[in-house]
Amino acid sequence: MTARSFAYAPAVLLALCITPSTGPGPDIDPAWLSFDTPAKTTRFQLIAGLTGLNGALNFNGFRDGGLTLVVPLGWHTEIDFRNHDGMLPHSAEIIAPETPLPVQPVSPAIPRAFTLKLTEGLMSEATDTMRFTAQPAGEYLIFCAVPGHGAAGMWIRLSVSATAAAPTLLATAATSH
Ligand SMILES: [Cu+2]
Repeated sequence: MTARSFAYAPAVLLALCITPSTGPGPDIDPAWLSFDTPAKTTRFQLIAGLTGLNGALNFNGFRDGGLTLVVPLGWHTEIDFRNHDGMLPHSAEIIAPETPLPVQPVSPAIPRAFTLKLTEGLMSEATDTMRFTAQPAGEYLIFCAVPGHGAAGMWIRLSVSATAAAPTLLATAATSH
């Protein structure tokens, strides 16, 4: 089932203290996110280098946390990674927020939440799928672990929420972390 609802978005924003972005920004394609509420499963299409933003060091056209994937606590989560960048290899892993951002792969914050070839990256149009259970609740980064990429802005956010009723994608304020 593919669905999208904004009914609970204000509550999510309050609960997470996420700052909504203001002004025009990249579009969120609802096709990126699908979920099955009774089964508590969700799938997210994570696209490295979707646009030329930041020298293609972006996910789905967003950089520096400008997009947040919210997943309810305990849901089975599948992130389908694809490298759309015709030039550079990329990878992805779920990491804990830290300052400064790492410049190479670190241990994933959620077991199995990482792609193949974290350091070397996956070549253009290569794909990999990470499957994990969204726990524990908290704030995470979806981070490109190719050396230097994440620190240069190639990361978005994952929020594992104990209060959200369904997954959602939110445009959030891009910040240097
Ligand atoms: Cu990268």
